[in-house]
Amino acid sequence: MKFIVNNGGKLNGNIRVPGDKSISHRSIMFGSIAEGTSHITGFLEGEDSLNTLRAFQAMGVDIEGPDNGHVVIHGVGMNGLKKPQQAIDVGNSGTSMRLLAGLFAGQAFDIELIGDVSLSKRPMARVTNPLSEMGAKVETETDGRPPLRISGGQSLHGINYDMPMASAQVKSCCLLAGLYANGKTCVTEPAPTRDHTERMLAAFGWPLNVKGSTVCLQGPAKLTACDIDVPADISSSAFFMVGASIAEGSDILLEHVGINPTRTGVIDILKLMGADIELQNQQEVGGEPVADIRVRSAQLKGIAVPEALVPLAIDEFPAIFVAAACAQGETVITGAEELRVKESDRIQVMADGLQALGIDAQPTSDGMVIQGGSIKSGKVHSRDDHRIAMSFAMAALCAEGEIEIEDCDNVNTSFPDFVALASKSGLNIQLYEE
Ligand code: SPQ
Repeated sequence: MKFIVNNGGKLNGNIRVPGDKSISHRSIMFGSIAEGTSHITGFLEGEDSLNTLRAFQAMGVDIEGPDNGHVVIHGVGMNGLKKPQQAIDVGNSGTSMRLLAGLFAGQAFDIELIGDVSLSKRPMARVTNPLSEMGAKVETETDGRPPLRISGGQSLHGINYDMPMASAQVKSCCLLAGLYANGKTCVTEPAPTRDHTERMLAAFGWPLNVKGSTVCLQGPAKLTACDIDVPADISSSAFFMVGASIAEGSDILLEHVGINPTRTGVIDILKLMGADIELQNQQEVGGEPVADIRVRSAQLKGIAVPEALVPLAIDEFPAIFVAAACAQGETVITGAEELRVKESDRIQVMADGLQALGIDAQPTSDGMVIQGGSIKSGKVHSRDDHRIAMSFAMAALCAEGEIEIEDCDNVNTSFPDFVALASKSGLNIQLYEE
């Protein structure tokens, strides 16, 4: 599929974007290995979280739904999963593969994890290294790429792991294996990353100990079912935050968005650029802070993005690059080398696309230098990356002509109703079969 987005327009109205992808994955994982029945509301019915859901169904968990975001999970307990009949295919989802690797390391049966072409290129040694230290047996392709073949029946033990990179997936993988390990598993992170695993484990009755940058849990664990209200995804909201900021006359309210402080880097960065963003109706829902986010158009200015904010906005950089292209002056992003190992190389693919649209965007090893300017009409390639496709769609709001975006099928992994919701809000977007 491809998007053709006519230039101009503005974003208005009240919208609720789909459920948080990170929280949706974790709700299925913990609900499945808990004892009792968990009700999930606001679940993201995107391909990534559905792949996690199907994985547990394939291991014998009775899961009803999703029905309009409602999922009922009849948990089987820590040791109740059954060997699936074939390899577990998690499609495009790095979160599924890396978190499940930790959970599968503690099972009694052998299991294979496979993914699509993009996921098969992503690095997995970052999770197989600590898992091996814990006593797991995991085989990968030669250079640490998927598939992962995990041997069952291993006895795991807790470790103290100093993560070499800021990654919530690596941290969560170790903690999930730690649920099955004897003794204490501690993970220390070089910078704060999203803490949904920690918050949700506490909700499922297995609190962790957090001291500074180290999080520890005691194994073996036992989880008790609970109900989870999944807030709207701040990463999906980010496209609308940028779109409303760059399109004159915009005024949009994004409802019930998760504003966990480990995810709000995008708000801080856009505010530093001069964005007009207001949090309303702040409350805590099921251990996660949420708010309605009002965004009005504003003249953005280029900044040097503080490196401390990078891990807190890691998935929002494709959208932030578009904001920088529409801002006055230079924006410099450093310390973001992790962007090179996402669904695509998000530094290179965004720089290629921005250059194709007439913007001076220079990729660096760990970021980009962007001179704000006027976005021309043109054709860009999303390289099968959902966040690239949606970011370039928003760029049309401040472009001089139409933008054509190729390879947009993967938008369904995280934001199934993007085209309908974006058009309803005022984006002139059309979807075509390629
Ligand atoms: O699941 P996947 O494909 O890795 O998704 C991405 C995304 O943009 O949707 C990354 F490409 O989000 C990751 C995020 O970048 C989701 C995530 C999580 O739920 O724990 C953590 C981040 O990854 P990492 O590598 O920094 O731990």
